[in-house]
Amino acid sequence: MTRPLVPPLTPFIDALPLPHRLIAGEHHGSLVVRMRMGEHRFHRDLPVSKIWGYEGMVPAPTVEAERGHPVTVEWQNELEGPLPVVVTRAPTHADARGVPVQCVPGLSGGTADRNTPALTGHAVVHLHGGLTPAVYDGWAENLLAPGQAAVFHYPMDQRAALLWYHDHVMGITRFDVYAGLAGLWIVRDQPERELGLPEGPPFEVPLLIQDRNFDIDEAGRLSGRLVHKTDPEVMEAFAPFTVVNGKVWPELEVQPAIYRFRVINASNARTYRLVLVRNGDPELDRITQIGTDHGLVRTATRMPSDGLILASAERADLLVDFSDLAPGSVLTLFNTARAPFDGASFPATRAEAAADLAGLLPHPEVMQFKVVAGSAQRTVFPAALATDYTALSPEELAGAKRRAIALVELELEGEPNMLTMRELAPADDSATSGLLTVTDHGMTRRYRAVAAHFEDVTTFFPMLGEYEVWQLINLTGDTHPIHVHLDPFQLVSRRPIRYEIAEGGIEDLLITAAVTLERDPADQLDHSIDDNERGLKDTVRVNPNEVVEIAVRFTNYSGRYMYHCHILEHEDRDMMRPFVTMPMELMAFMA
Ligand SMILES: [Cu+2]
Repeated sequence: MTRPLVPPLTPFIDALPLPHRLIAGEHHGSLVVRMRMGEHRFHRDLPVSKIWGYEGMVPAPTVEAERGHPVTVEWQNELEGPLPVVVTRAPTHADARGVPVQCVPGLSGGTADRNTPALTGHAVVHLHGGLTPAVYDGWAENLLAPGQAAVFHYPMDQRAALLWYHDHVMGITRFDVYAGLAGLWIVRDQPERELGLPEGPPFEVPLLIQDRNFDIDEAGRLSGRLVHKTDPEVMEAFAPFTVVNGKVWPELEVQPAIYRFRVINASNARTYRLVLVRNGDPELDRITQIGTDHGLVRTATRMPSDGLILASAERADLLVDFSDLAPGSVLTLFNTARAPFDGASFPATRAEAAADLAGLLPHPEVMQFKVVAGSAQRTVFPAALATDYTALSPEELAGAKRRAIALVELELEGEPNMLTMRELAPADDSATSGLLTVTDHGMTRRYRAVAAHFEDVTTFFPMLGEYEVWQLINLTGDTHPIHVHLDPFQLVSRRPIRYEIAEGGIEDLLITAAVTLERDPADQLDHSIDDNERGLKDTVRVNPNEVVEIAVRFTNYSGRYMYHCHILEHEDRDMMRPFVTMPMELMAFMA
């Protein structure tokens, strides 16, 4: 079935909303943010939806902070239950017409989950990308019930970047974030300001991209009620409506000028590959990427030829040049990424025709830009941007502690496969079975799994100040955006692998698999590192048939943190593990 579906809502009608700004300096660095039930209209032609939001808003207010000026937030949980989202698993993957149920609104024959209405609003806030002491990092089990509050201190001793804050409750992050608990947090600093980049409206515009679905009433009309729908084959919710800053398929009027877009994929699971199209042709050359997850890159980069890929939680700081365009010019942003995303390419030239029901992408539209009259502004920004970091050399990492993590898929009877992680440790010679081997240039390392579940014993104790290399080995068919809390990391390598998993070879702590660092002949991916990934990252895509190595150095804060897949449906179902950062002097006293 390839015929596109008619959008059930008119695209490009609503103006792009700009999130409310909460400038910390105007409040002496002391903020109060209440989590509240709210009402929000996602589209002109939709009834209002009930949401849970920070200050009752979708998206939340954007906090703007200055490096070196700590911010204190009193997070007050005033949520009122029940969860304002209907959660369902449809009984079939596709409906009677053969259309995958996740491509359409409504429950598709599913019954509303019975446990989620009992969720009364437990919450915990994580500042994603924040260099935050452990007690304020939002540990997934340290919950605030409605009526409770906590004061978190954010040192803001970190470079300018687009961070975001969102809920992180153990087991239900996917519902709390889907209900609306997400917002942006911009850190600014003097080195960035000296580049003269747009700051604030109208030329700096945040774009918070999410996918959402809605229920339908008895007459078949969209009711506005948020729906989180999965199906027997796909455990992630991929919703058909793309929402930017809280509106479905919005439109932004732009002057003939250079705009700075602070873009984040804040979806539960969907990966986007963004292509800007005018008159049917991609115009990716209008876009320059100047920053990534943890702020400015060293030099501005062009878009990858297929478009800009952003998996859940990845950010991009973009300059888009509209300065040569006449009033009335229209540009449309499309998404060409199939779901679940597996890294497969799609030519930018075909972006307008990217609708793909089998790929759970019924409506590739994201938003539209319409050029209006204004004084043409042609500022030239410097190509040299960040000077405060350099790419790590093999020599610098030669003595680094190495860790290995396998991303694995557990087959379950009558349920979608479960995606989790296994922490690996070198196996001694006596071990003969349940081993994962990694062969690189004829040398084989043997590993055994030492941790499978979040609550298993902690095995990662990184020393503060020391570089470590973490090797992420993907033995699944999907791309996983792996997020490490606390300090940023750099990508060291992305390399193709072929692997064989023994029959029934994925058990809790027994993995029988052989990985070889060479290309599988059937593998189509190029496994390269995009230029825009050569910055300071906190979330990295690990594609199928791939090993990614990251180098991370934890700096100031000791304590218990988490790393996990940022597909929230994976994170909630155990694709998350703890690590404990330690000062070197204490290591001698660890039992
Ligand atoms: Cu995942």
